[in-house]
Amino acid sequence: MEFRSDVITCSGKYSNNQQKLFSYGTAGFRTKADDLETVLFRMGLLAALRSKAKKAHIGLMITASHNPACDNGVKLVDPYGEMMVESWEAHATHVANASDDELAGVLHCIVTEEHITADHTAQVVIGRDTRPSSNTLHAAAVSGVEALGGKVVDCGVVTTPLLHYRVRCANDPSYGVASNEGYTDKLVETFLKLQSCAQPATSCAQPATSCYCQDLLFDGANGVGGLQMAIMAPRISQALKLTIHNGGEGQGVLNYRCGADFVKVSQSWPSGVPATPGSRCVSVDGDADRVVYSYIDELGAYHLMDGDKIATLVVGFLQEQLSEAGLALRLGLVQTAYANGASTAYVNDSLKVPVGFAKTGVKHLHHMALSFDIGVYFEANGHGTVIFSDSASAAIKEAASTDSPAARRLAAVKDLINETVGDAISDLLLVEVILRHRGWGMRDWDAQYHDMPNKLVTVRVADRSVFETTDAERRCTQPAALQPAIDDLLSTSFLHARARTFVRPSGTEDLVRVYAEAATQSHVEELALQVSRLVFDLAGGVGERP
Ligand code: 16G
Ligand code: ZN
Repeated sequence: MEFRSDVITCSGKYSNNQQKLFSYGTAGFRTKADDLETVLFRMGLLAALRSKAKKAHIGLMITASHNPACDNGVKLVDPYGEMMVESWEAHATHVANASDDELAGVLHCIVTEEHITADHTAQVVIGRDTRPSSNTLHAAAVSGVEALGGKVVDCGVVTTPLLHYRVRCANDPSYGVASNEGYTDKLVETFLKLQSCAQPATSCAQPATSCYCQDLLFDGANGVGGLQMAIMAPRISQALKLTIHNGGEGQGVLNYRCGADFVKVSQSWPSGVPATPGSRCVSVDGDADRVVYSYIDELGAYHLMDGDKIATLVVGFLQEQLSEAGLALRLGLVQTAYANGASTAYVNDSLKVPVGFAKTGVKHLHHMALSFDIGVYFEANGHGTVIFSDSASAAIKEAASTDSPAARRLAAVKDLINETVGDAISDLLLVEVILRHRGWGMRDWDAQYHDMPNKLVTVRVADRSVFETTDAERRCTQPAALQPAIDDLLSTSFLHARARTFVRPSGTEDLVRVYAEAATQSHVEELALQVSRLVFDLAGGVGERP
């Protein structure tokens, strides 16, 4: 294949004039939007090559998720709607960082290494979020695809999970209709089917807390989730009465003091949503691939229901349905080091369902979940889904063709779930199905287990790349002196045995994260502080010592 320099720079329109180095991390490239135009053009080129290599549709999503409105980002999606394979991440980094003169050589190397031939026309499915910068970046990505003779399937402004769904359907029509409406119809119809078979919602004095209530406040983070929900809410109103807040379009600033990330990190109610005792709220992030719930009890106290609470609810429900349907399928949960220890203990000890631990980042969890017949994976931050193996899907389908209501419910749940990636909207509909099925209010759900007090803090260091971890990031191997010092700290008398802490370098920001969990809030504060100081002292802390 030929790569003429005027073609691969769009006659100089997309030149690499930057000193900045980009790295394709857990969520693709993510940084200030102003720095990304050439990167997006080049990701258009790379997506076209990936499409030729796979002879399939490839996805390209423009978003910076829960990050501030001034940021943006891009990630590529593989044919079955999964994150792009890790071996191509290095290609992405090389392509993004090459000088204009080097670029043709870098592209040639990829073509040779990946045995790409010119005979397949590239097809790239492109989506973007609501950020103001997404339009310009979209134009750059389209130009990149077209520069290599590729075709673009433009999904417009969509949630990240919808883009993943579109890629999957483009390559595997049996998964669903490959259009934005196809996705909406699939979720709406399956949700209504499931709810129409459920117990009627009863009315009681304190609906949100002590029995199932159809009223739900929706916090859209002022992003694309609000737009998608505005389309769906009227169509499901007979089963779920959603009131949309932070719906974007002039209602407030994207991700600012609202949305799933804000709610999870600050453990507080989102601004822009009326806070009345007895109300419950679901928050999604800026691109609607994360979801967390919150409620305010009758006494006015705030409660967070994070990804761990959602995971345990889903695992408990699936386990019960499998047993009712008489299906002996291997169900498992995948968590990360951030999962609250109480949630892990609940799933292991009470539900007797195996729990695996993966490194942070969806691709790691997804990969491990594939080892179960039915793999549930969730990060505490609210990103997660359920995946069914082919044999599990076939067994459920067969059982559903008999008279088993539980098997039919499982089959419908499989349709409701977005197996390609965590999907805030599909996940929240599943949560509602389960709560309604059980007749549970928020307090019933919350009572499954009690979270251990925990805290997440960050430390700035001169070079976060000196950090290395093992055991699904639960132990730090470099800097070498750090883990022994942490172990010493954990063995001191001020902590109870259940205390836990770990240190890991962020994959998306230039800092190191410290997580601490202990029996009391004061122990957590002390542990987080002591570990932050160790990190600062042993790994070249920058700025003020914690
Ligand atoms: C990205 C990941 C998310 C992870 C987060 C960790 C995907 C699609 N997203 O947002 O799963 O929790 O990074 O960020 O993989 P950190 O490395 O900065 O802590
Ligand atoms: Zn997101």
